[in-house]
Amino acid sequence: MPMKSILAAGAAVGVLSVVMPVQAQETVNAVMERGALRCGVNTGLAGFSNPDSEGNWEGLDVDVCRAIAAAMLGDPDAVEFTPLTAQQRFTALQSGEVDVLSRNTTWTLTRDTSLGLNFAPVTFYDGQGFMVPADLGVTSALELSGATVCVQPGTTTELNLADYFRANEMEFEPVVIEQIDEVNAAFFAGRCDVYTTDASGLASIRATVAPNPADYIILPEIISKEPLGPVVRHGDDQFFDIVKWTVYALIEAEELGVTSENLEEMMGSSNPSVQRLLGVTPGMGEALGLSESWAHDAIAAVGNYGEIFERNVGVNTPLGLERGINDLWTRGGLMYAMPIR
Ligand SMILES: N[C@@H](CCC(=O)N[C@@H](CS)C(=O)NCC(=O)O)C(=O)O
Repeated sequence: MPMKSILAAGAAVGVLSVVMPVQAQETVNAVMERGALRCGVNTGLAGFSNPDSEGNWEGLDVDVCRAIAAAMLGDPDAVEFTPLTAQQRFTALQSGEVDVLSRNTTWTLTRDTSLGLNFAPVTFYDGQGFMVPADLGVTSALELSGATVCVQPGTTTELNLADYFRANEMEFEPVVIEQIDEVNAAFFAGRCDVYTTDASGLASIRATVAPNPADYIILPEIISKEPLGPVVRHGDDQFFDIVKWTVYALIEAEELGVTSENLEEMMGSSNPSVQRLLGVTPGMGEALGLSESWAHDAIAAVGNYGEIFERNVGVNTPLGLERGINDLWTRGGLMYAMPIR
């Protein structure tokens, strides 16, 4: 087609069609047509993603999926969950089996580039730790030379473990097991001296899987940065934007004092930031290609970020985690939403 005709055709349907690749909104279109979001989650890690006794998925990562479904489709239940091991997760996302991965996945350079993925904002700042039986008599990771260490393959955990032991001139013997249930069984049966993974994972496994949590201690060393967040494939910028801004909306809601409880009252707020977030002042929804109630629906479904944190992993849950660096930036933490305007 001659350049003039391309421009004319572009002008007829809006300038964007000229510059956007054909497949640009493939994921958004698929989700909208299907009427459901396909979300890859953990196979079972209490607090993050775990089926309850009736098979309903719950947890912080699960709530992120429900928020995205609510923002896109107005329905937090319009999610098909696919449980994935660490090793299966990236192939499942790359192949299109899932639209988004919300599965305690660490944002690293190589995953963000050579795996063809994009990371949305961090939903939990974590770091790798070590758990040992109390009767091992160890109080520091620096006393672990010669230990057998249980670890899952396909994780950042494996590499950090090797780096840490090498840097400290210590030896270890890895026991590498893919299924988390089998890693847990191996560790609690004493097949390895040490369990290493993200500190949140250790807290979860100790509180919910250990036969007697008091028999196990988590050592003080945190040996890595593990920023965990949702991940999408390269190629659909609109979908990436939707996932990104849904996470920001949950964080912004907490900063603005908007909760699942006061949401309807807040629709009448005179604060312009609240009005924009909740679509009372229209524009944000249109910019994302969604309904103006996108953020309202996400918050109605799962609450703001603080509510999600406290309900799933906070001090009143079995995990008992403090907000710490996962607190809002206004309280000294790292949670900071980009401006919604
Ligand atoms: N954040 C790390 C580790 C993530 C990970 O897979 N951790 C394990 C141990 S807590 C897990 O969640 N396993 C659950 C499963 O395999 O379903 C990564 O992205 O590689």
